[in-house]
Amino acid sequence: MSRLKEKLAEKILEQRPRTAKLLKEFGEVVIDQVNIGQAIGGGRDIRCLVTDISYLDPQEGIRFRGKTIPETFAALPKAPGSEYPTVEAFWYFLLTGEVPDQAEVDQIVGEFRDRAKVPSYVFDVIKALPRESHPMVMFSAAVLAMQKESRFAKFYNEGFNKLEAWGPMYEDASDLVARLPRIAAFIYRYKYKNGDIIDADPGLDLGANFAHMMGIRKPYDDVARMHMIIHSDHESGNVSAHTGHLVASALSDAYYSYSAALNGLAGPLHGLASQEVLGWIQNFKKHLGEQEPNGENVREFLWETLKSGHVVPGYGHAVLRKTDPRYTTQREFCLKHLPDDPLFKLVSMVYEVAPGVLMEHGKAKNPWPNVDAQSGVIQWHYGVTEYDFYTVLFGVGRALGVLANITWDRALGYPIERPKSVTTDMLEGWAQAGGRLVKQAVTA
Ligand code: CMX
Repeated sequence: MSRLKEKLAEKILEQRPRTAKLLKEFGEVVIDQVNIGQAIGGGRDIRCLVTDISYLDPQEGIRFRGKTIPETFAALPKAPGSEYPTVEAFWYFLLTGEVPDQAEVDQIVGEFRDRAKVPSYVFDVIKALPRESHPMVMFSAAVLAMQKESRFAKFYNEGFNKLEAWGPMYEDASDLVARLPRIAAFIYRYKYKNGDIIDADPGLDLGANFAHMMGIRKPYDDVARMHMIIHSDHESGNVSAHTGHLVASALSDAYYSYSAALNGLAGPLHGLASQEVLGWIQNFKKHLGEQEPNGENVREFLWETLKSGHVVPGYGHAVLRKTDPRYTTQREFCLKHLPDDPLFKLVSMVYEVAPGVLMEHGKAKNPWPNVDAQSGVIQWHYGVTEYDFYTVLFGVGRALGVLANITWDRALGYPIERPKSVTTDMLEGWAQAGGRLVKQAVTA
């Protein structure tokens, strides 16, 4: 057994009694209430999901296993010659909450190399789709097509044991994490580079290998590492993480679950926003014609977008109420590596103007930029200008969080998810009575 799997087994044994005690002795303790606005309004803010892998504070932003993004980067062992940790080190940290030493990281790098081989039929599935299919369709279909490899499904079919179910889920999760960069790079080269595929280099860590297979030179290996890590997890309520958790709760395996999660990520209000940001910028440039961008014409275009009924992509968030630290991390990378990039300057100009416009507009609860407002700038700078690919990049990173979570879901034996729905008549009745419990008391 690998050091990571051993450590994970230890952590699971430590954690199980905590969850069991909470459930058995404190299961009736009330931690939240639900109002009509939340029932109609997408369940916003209802505390009904449990994860220890990351937590999102509205003011501070994400913490992975208790650490902010800068703290995470500082704590983890770095890739050789790089300021950034390897994705492998981060995977260990996400799964166990502990910082691995170099020997432990090296073991995962080696393990991923063995797991990374993608069955050839997966590439055939991608090639069977029309080349103009959205790359997220190719990505999701490729993940789903691999389902026959699932060790969890095999384990289930051969006699299921709830206490051991995390093991095969971990195996599937690790296989997927190791293979997704290969699949994503294949889609990129197949779709946009005339099918000129670059084979993996087994001597490289996941981030460096992804850069290699994309055909992009340094520092794109660091871009890949940073991008995967910051996009990995954003607690459990966002559409992709929640979809993964929901589907896995039916004891669907990691392939079914992550393919479903990717379909949620492909929505314009979620991960597709990274593509939408670049689309918006291109439209803005077209709109400008010969004019140079300035604060005033950015402002006008923002208003035009809002008046046309569209959202400003890359701005706003369901939980955050400040600039997203994932935005700031990428902005700092740009200030260091590409301060004079014209697209970076334009996106920075939008950053100066958009929050004021959104505040004046008065709808968005959070007028500040999220991760997607900045990620495309870096990709564009290093030559990935095919912006409909950006959500695939998001999906390569998001896999780390979703797959770590569903491994833990099985470890802790979380049940099938099944919230309760009500009818509009019921809501109207409870509205009249001043609440469901009042109404129940009246009618009971
Ligand atoms: N531009 C214009 N209007 C916005 C807005 C934006 N960027 N963000 C929110 N609003 C509007 C909402 O559409 C909503 O309008 P209605 O009352 O007419 O329905 C109102 O403001 C209130 O919304 P909210 O409570 O502030 O935001 P939600 O929690 O409902 O939605 C989000 C959050 C991210 C979907 C929304 O801010 C948005 O659409 N942003 C633009 C798309 C985007 O960048 N998505 C990526 C988010 C990060 C990620 O998941 O990758």
